[in-house]
Amino acid sequence: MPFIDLSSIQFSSGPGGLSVAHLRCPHGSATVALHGGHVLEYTPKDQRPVLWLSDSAVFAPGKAIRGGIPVCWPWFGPHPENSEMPAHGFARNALWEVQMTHRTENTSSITLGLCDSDETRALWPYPFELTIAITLARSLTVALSAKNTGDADIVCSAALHSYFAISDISNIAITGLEGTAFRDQLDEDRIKSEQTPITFDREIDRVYRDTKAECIIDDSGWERKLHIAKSGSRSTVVWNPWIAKAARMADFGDDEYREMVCVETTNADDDTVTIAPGKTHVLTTELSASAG
Ligand code: TA6
Repeated sequence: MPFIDLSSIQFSSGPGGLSVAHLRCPHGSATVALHGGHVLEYTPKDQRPVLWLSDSAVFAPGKAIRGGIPVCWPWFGPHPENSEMPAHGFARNALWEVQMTHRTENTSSITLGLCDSDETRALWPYPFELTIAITLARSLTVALSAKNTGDADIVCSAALHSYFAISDISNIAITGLEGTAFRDQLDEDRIKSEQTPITFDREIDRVYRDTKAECIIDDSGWERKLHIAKSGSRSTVVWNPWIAKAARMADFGDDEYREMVCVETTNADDDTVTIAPGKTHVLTTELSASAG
């Protein structure tokens, strides 16, 4: 067990008694739950929080937290073969362990790890080592590394399923995906594209394909732009549940659809990744905010 320098990061008992790590640096703050390897909060200095967390979120072992950055792995969405399996894989419901903490004058970072167990093998019969490295600096970088520790290829889909805080759903437009083909999960999976920035007047649930683009959430209400850059990903999911789906989710306030939007860095659809024995795939999202 490597020596873990905990002096650079404070830990506390967070919501629901979950252990949380508090990252601080001159550029802002972040809070990370060991449960799910889950970033709960990211707030740049002198800014509003970037990430959204439901007031109805449940903080309990085995339950995904509604908001922040859920880690969806080793599958995105419903299980490819077995609808009995938990949606979005098991990583977001599991307890991760602290592998490393590090603090410099201008950064604060933590790495958490999760590896296969009887519980995971019951759901997905392959050995693996997952780490999530979260670095707070002038931006927040979240890197999910999946190592195949077995002797056969593994095939995974994944998402860093980020929920962003916005002034109101009527005030935002998302740029970066204009002209990009997307699978419309709400219209029989038809493949479509739009030439204009994404705006919202209904539920939207889209898997944008073959894109490495940085996305920007332009929020005229708070006069800020949220930047979502990525690597290790050729697909991006955009989701807002709108009224009916919001009302169906117990851990989501009926009106909370107005204050959030998901722009997710993913390996989804034909962007599913095959990891050879001994190899590692890294999925990274980098979040920042600017005035404007
Ligand atoms: O990423 C969009 C999505 O797949 C939506 O279809 C919706 O189900 C959302 O994820 C949330 O899923 P969850 O299992 O966290 O309720």
